[in-house]
Amino acid sequence: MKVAVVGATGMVGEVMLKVLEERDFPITELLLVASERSVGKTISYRGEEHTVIGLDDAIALRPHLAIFSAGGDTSLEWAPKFAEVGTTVVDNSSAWRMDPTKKLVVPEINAHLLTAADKIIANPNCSTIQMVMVLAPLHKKYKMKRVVVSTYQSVSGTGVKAVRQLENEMAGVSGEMAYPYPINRNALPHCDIFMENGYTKEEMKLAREPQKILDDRTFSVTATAVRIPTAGGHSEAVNVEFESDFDLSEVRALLQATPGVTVQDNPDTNTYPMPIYAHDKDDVFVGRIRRDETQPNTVNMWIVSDNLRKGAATNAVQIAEYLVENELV
Ligand code: A2P
Ligand code: 11C
Repeated sequence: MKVAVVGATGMVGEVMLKVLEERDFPITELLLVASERSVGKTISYRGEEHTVIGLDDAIALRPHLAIFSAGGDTSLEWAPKFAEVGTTVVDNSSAWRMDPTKKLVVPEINAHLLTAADKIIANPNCSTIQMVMVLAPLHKKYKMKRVVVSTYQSVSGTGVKAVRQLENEMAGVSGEMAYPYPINRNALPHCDIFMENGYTKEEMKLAREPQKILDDRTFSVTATAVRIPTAGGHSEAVNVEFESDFDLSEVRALLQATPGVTVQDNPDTNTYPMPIYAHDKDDVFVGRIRRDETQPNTVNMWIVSDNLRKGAATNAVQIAEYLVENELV
């Protein structure tokens, strides 16, 4: 398989290469692609140095597969050009997610929809992926009516500039700001840009993407997305109202039996998911599972995952694996 990683020099790109290597993805030729600024730099993969190339050169080499994590504008412009030469693109940006002609895939939930005709496949937003991984089995059993989610998102979701802002503030040195305010010792109810309806774009991704992934518009999601000074790992407080009632032990058992989900839930031993525990792991962690005592058929949960792994790189690589295993590329 000739594979291009577009955005190879970025934060997600770096994790992407690590995940491809760890999972022993069948690569015969690896093309590392970034902006003109990085062309000529070298990056090591499996102990071998690879020279970064530009997008035009990568297209000329007609990779079978291109995994993009280079921002929405790059995807909008370049993914169709790759698709035109026969490359299947797995895109980590928000560019194609809500396009009705493109599939939005969390492999554990809806990879079975993929066909060889899908040339641009969208990877959902990180905070969406970890939430739907937990909601999907519960929705199947109890049917969701409404989800209320508040997120606690790490600076790594914004990118390298934000990670540096936090590090600089912690070290007491001044530097470039990724956010309009300090992030250290702070919480910003502001992830991505504000939209006309007063919500942020991140909040609207959480509202819309789950309906598309679960192929059901009968439930609704409302979100408040907050940036907090954690380095990596997103956390979410999720309140879900179902149509049918549930048994808490059955909810736990269902989640325990869900591939890719780990239940960490024992108040007696202070066991619950945390970003420092989820770091560098592929699973989505769920805990603090308890009945909402103010409303029938409603549960509260706390969901944590490494946003750069299952939230981005791992999910994209899993999509690529599904394509290869099913001879769709
Ligand atoms: P570069 O490092 O050359 O700027 P991050 O999200 O961590 O900022 O990473 C973004 C990734 O997308 C980087 O690899 C970056 O390359 C790449 N990228 C950004 N803009 C472009 C572009 N116009 N063409 C190709 N790659 C791009
Ligand atoms: C964040 N969820 O943490 C974002 C990062 O739509 O792919 C990923 C943005 C996206 O801010």
